[in-house]
Amino acid sequence: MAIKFTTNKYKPLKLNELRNFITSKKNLNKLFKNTSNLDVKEVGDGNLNLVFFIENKHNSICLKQPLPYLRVLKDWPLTLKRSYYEYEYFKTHSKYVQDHFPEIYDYDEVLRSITMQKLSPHIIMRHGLIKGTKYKSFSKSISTYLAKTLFYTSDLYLSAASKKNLISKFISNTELCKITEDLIFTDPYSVNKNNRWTKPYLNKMKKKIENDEKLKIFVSRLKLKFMKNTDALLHGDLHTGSIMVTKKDTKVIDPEFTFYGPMGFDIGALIANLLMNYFSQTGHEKKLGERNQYKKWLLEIIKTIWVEFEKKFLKLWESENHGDAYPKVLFKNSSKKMIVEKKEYMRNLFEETISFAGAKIIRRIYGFAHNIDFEWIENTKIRANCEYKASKLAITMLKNTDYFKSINDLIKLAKINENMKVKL
Ligand code: SR1
Ligand code: MG
Repeated sequence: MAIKFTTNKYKPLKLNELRNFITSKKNLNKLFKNTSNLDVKEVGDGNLNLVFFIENKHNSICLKQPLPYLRVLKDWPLTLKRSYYEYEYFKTHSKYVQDHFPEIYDYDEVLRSITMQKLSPHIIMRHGLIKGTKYKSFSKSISTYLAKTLFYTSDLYLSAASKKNLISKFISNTELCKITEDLIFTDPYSVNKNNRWTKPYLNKMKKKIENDEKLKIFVSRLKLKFMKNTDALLHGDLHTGSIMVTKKDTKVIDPEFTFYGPMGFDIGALIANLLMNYFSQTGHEKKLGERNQYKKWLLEIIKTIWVEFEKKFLKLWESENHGDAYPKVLFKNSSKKMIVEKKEYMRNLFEETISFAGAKIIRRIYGFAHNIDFEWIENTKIRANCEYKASKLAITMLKNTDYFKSINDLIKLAKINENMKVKL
C-alpha cells in the first residue's frame, strides 16, 4: 500500500530540541540512562542532510535528518521521503548484511529522522584513502556485501511476486533517481550551469565530451538501463563517502538513493571511486613516488573486489537458486549449458559495471558534485593532470567497454593512463 506522507509537522531539528526528542522516545531514552547531560553537535558535511551526534558517558548515537532542500544549494528543493527509503533499505538488507550496517534505533515518520549507532572509531573511507591508509579487510567485506545485497533481492533468489512487492515499496524514490539521471547521465555531457571542472586546464576535454556523439549515445544507453532495469535493490550511491571503516570493519551508510536498478550501478560506483582515489594519489604526495606502494594496493583491491564478488555471487546462485528465474526444474544439477549461461551473465554484469564506473568518473570531474580526492589537491594544474588521466580512462570504459575482457584489463589500462605524459 502506498505510504502517505504529511509534511506539515516536519521541521528541521535544532540543537536545543534534541534532548526533548530523545526523551520523548522510550527506546532512545533508555540508551542514555540519564539525559540531563547530553552533549549535542551538528556534524553533517555531505550534500544533503543534517547529521547530529548526541552523547553522554553511557552512549553515543547519530541522528540523520533530511532537509527539504539541498544542504549545499538551498534553492534546490528535495523530497523528505528519501529518509523513508533509506530506512527501508536498511531493513530489507539487514537480514543478510546486518554486520555491515550501523545499528538502527528509530525512524521518526514526522521528522523523517533516522537515529542510529554512532560508529566509532570508524571514519569515512574516502578520508582514510586520501591519507593513504590501507584497509586490509575491506575487499573481503565489501565483496560479500555486494554479492549478498544484489543476489538476495534479485530474480535468482526471490519469487516473481515477492520481488515485485519489493519493487513497489521502492518505486517512488523517483526524485532521488532523477538527480542521478541528470547529474550522472545528462548534465556533464551538455552545457549546464551546475557543471564545474578544473579550469582552464580541462576546458578542451570538457568541449570534447560535449561534442562526442558516440560517447553521448553510449551514456544515453546507460541512462536507459539505469531507468528501466530492475535487477536488484541497490544502494544507489555506493561511493567511498558512503562507507565507514576501521582496519577490521566495514559499514555501509547513506542509502537514500536506493532503488531497484541494474546491479552494475552499485559495483561500478565503488570501483569508480577507488579508481579516482588511485589517480588522485600523485596529487597528495609530499615526496615524488611516496604513494607508489599505496597505488599498487588500490589496484589490487579493485581486482580482489571484482574477483571475490563474482565468486561469492556465483556460489549463492549455485546454493540458493530459489528464484523464478532459470527454474530449477528445467536444468540438471551440473548442466553444461547453465555453466556457460552463468559465465555469460557475469560477463554482461562485468561490462555493465565497467561502463557505469566510467560514467561515475566523468560526473565527478565535469559535473555538479565533485570528490574531495581530487578537490583537496590545491595545485590546480596537478589536480587537472590527475583528473585528465582518470577521464581518459573513463571515456574508454564508456566507449570501448568490450576492450575490457577481464578485471586485469582495467588494472592494466589504469596503470598505463597513470604513467602517460599529459600536456595541459
Ligand atoms: C544533488 S546531490 C549531489 C550528489 O550527492 C550525493 O552523494 C549523490 O552522489 C548526488 O548525486
Ligand atoms: Mg550520501
